[in-house]
Amino acid sequence: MHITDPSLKSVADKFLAGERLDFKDAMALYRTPDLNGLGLLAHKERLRRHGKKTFFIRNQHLNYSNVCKNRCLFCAYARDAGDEGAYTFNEEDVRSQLSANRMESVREIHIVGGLNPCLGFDYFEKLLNLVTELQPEATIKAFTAVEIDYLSGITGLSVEKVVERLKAAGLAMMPGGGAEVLNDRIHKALFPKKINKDRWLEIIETVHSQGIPTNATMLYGHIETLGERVEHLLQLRKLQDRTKGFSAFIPLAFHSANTRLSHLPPTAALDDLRTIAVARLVLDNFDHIKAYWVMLGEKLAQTALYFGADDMDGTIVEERITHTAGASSPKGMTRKGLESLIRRADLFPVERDSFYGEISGGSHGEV
Ligand code: V47
Ligand code: SF4
Repeated sequence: MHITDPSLKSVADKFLAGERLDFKDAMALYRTPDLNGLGLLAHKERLRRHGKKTFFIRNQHLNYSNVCKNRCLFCAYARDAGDEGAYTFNEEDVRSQLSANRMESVREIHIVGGLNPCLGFDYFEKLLNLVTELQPEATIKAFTAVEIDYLSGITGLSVEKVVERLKAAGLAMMPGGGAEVLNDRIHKALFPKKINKDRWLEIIETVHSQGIPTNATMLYGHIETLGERVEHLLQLRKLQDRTKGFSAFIPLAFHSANTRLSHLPPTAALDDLRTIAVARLVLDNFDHIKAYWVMLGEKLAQTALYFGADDMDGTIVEERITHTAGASSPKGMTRKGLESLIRRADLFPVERDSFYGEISGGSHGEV
């Protein structure tokens, strides 16, 4: 491996000797001018873990309501009740979303929405029951720690009890949203009404302890510093040491259109790649790093597969959150389209279920 930057070389030696990277090491990775060297190191680690396998899932997103009382500054999706464009799915809407929008059968339904004060706990239980009835073969991956906290607040039930009841209604996994950047300064500046880092970590720990795996995300490319990104990763790694409940880490590139931060430019491709690579090397206890093609765009997501990512998420069918904030990627992709994207990157597509069980495969490592 050809590494030109001496500070990267010393971190690479440490990593390759099996030592855990610390804050200083992670900052050296972020700051190195040798992006190729960083990518090679992250790709080596990706190949060690997964060979040329690149995971994807046939999934569908269901965003049940965009009414949200939090109104985070980075969000283009949320509305106040009664605003133009505000919506909340009723039973008929869910039925039609899960049938009309389906280009092909799905294995996972990814359900998240805003904190809509008009919805009681029964709405959420009914929603999960309905999705189970309509798509019995699909895994329900639903709600973030933010929604769990909200449901606990409106019912007076403990987080444990909320999760227990949602589990009984069909919840099997949770996505990684709502973490944003686990940092009090950014919380205060960008999402003061949403739960803070301590509560996010506490809820996720409880969820993991109840046998529900989750993902973890990081929303980057706004006002955060590189140090704050690294702190975010280290907090996730620390929790993962305790719970082993995280499945994948997904960096989310901030899209500013139609938000109150619309003056901010899009993330640079090189920063997107660096962020994937640093995550692959620092999160040594995470099996999977996702290149979320919706936010990165298809071509950069392909490139990210050579910077540490091993998963491309899924077919998605009608993504709303990033598209209201200006994403120019398609709103969904067919299974064939995703497979072709991975093959054209000279890698091996492997369809997975929500828990990374392999659905299709073959001679792994072959293209
Ligand atoms: O928490 C909101 C982010 C998240 C914007 O777990 C924005 O498999 C960019 O968590 N620009 C929700 N991002 C999406 C999410 C997710 C997506 C895909 C897969 C998984 C998974 C989880 O979207 C929010 C927030 O961090 N977000 N607004 C924006 N303008
Ligand atoms: Fe609401 Fe989530 Fe948007 Fe924040 S990011 S305003 S919590 S929908």
